[in-house]
Amino acid sequence: MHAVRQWLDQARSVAVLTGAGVSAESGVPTFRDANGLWKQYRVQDLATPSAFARDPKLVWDWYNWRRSVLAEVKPNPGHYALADLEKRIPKFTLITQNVDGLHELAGSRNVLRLHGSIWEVRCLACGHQAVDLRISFPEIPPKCHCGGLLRPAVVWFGEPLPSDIWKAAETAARSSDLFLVIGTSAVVYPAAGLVQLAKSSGARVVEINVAQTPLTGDIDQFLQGPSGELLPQLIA
Ligand code: BJW
Ligand code: ZN
Repeated sequence: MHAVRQWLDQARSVAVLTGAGVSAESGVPTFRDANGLWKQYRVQDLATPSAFARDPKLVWDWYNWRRSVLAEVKPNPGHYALADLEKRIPKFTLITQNVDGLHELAGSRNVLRLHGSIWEVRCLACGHQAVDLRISFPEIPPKCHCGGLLRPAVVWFGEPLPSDIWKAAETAARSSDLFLVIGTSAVVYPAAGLVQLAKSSGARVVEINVAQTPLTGDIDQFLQGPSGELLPQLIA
């Protein structure tokens, strides 16, 4: 913890990669932990383009359930600590795999959402994309004003990440002198590849997680524990 505090004090450019673990203490289910979403539901049924093509109502019912859970939760001290940290570092980029919007709610400004937003919808027919905070729709699946089918504007398996956001994330990872990877199992690519990119570009890498991941043996410092407790301590 002491070394990491020093690195933070010296850092001019910090990039952070977060995953579902940072929102766990807010009450948001993760994907791959013991009670994670992928333990209860099959990815192939819910989070792929072909699942949506097959049964858009099933997919929307699941996303609406998740939206209703998220509507009740708040950012936790880990989210707020990252928003505070951003104010202290000359160049700071928060790269998140999360779709929940809690970093932005906590006040983080420079956020790159690699996997989209659960609070946005996109039309399959005309491409129109917009914020849509409803948790119940008059009809499911909901329709665009053009009559096309709306889908959640998130990135499903087998889909490319938004290319401008991905490029910005690569640039941030490459130019960072300190890279924090927090609350992610680091098994989903290309997001997890940012850690190696930062490392090979010369950044120190610090991981914060309650459990070890495939990255843990290969980084500069592992801080084991809940991010909602460790992050506030780190920046205190
Ligand atoms: C705590 C904590 C606390 C708990 N404090 N910690 C290379 C090899 C093999 C396959 C591939 C490959 N490259 C690409 C692929 C395919 C695939 C992939 O990665 N598959 C692997 C799983 C094998 N990737 C893709 O398909 C991606 N697209 C792509 O590659 O496109 C290529 C392409 C190019 C051109 C044309 C077409 C295609 C897209 C991936 C999209 C991922 N989508 C999801 C769903 C988003 C929408 C939604 O939410 O519904 O994103 S899946 C899910 O996983 C979600 C997450 O963002 C993502 C990562 O999960 P995360 O955040 O790491 O959560 P968990 O649950 O896994 O981990 C939580 C962690 O927190 C744990 O470590 C806990 O210990 C920890 N924790 N409490 C701190 N309190
Ligand atoms: Zn449309």
